[in-house]
Amino acid sequence: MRTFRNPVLPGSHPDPSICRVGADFYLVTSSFAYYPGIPLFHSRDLVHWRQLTHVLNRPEQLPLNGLDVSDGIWAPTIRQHDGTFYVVSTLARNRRGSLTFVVTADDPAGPWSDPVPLDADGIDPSLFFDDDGRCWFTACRDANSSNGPGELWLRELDTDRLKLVGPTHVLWHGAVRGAWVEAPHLYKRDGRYHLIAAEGGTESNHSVTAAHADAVTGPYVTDPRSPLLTHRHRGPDEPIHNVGHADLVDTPDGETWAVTLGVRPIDGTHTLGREVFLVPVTWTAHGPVFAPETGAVRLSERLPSIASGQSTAEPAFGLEWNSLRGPVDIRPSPNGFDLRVGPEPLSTLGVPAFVGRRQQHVRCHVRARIGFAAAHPAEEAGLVVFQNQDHHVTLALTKDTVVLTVREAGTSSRVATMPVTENEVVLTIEADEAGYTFCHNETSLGTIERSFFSTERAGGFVGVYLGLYATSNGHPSGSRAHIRSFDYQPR
Ligand code: 6LW
Repeated sequence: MRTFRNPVLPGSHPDPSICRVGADFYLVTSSFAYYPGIPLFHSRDLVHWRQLTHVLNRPEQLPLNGLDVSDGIWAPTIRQHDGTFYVVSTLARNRRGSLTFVVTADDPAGPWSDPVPLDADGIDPSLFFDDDGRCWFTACRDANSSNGPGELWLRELDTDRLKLVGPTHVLWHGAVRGAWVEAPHLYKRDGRYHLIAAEGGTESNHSVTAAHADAVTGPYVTDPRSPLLTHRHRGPDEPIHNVGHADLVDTPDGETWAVTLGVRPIDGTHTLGREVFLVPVTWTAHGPVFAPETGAVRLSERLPSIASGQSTAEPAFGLEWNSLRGPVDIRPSPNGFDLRVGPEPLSTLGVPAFVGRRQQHVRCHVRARIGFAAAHPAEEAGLVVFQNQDHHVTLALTKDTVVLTVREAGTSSRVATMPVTENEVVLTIEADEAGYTFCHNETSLGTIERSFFSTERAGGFVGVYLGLYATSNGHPSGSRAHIRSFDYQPR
């Protein structure tokens, strides 16, 4: 049997949503307070994905300033109908939905429209186009009854005016209860409406549950097989945990596959964030059956019948780079890039002079050659392993030292310094299951244990980013850090 390796999108890519147009699959994921927002990927075989663009790549589409890294853009859904692509998503603040919106495009590579706000409570919006062309919007919110804590609701979307119209229908309160029912998606199969959702929270009790109805507005009947997919009952030797938040797609030759999020803990903690896993699905009279042969998400899975095993995807060009909450001043210069020093430290909720990419492999190596002449003792530039604004480690060149600094619980602690005389240094990070080792010109300044960067320790919804930064820590500055090279290699 020919197989592929899961996850198909490693690194922090939570809440996947997928759609197909002809032979082309498109997938979007959450992006939180990273800028640009909502990475959009393309594939022809479901296994190999290439990033096409970001859906939100203009600052006016994306007001992220002041937000915690795990707030911001949550759980987008992508659909296509009659030549128009739609993405619905929510801007979260203080871990709650604050604005749900829709954006549209004729071409998934963009340009995408400015967000059109929808009059919708809650989070995890989705769209379903029925056979008659009507479009139905679903989302989850706090329950308005004692059936709670959460409920899934539905309203029609007028796609000409991009407005929710008609009555609100409360569809379902979930199968498992106790925790919010979220991540709804609707599908129609043999005349019946199938609703899937995530329950149990996005951590170890995560799961996919289902209900069905004969009319799109309900009443919905719980699928008694729920949860249809979960790893909540699997022991610590299971390599994949926290499985849930799925979306389904049919291939041109009639298979169905699910994309779902999951994590890969080591000794109980995970650092790479919630990743995208591909799971086979079959349909029976009862509804979808996830992973019919094993009931589980697996690291090695049989290839979709449309896939050859060979990648036709070309590497994306530079789209893996993000900043925090807004664009930063980084520009090409002779032999590299210049990153303009910013006043914001990495610990604030503003836009620090930071650019980074997801860590996608537990074992990896980062090497950067950085030229920097600090004009003030408060100025620093270097590498960062970034989990969130209050949980990161920097290896920086200052006026006359290289400094290793750990940020946690509101405090920055210098754990090692090394004098330097030159203005250009090679900084490296070696990461593996045990920890992250920080070196200057091949000499170690120290190792920080891997679990420090884990979601279990730091909280929140994101995985680790590896990046470059330059700050004057509040002082006026005209300095620039010269990035001669930055190299990320899996090991
Ligand atoms: C996502 C929701 C969730 O919108 O986390 O815990 C949110 N559940 O489904 C952010 O990924």
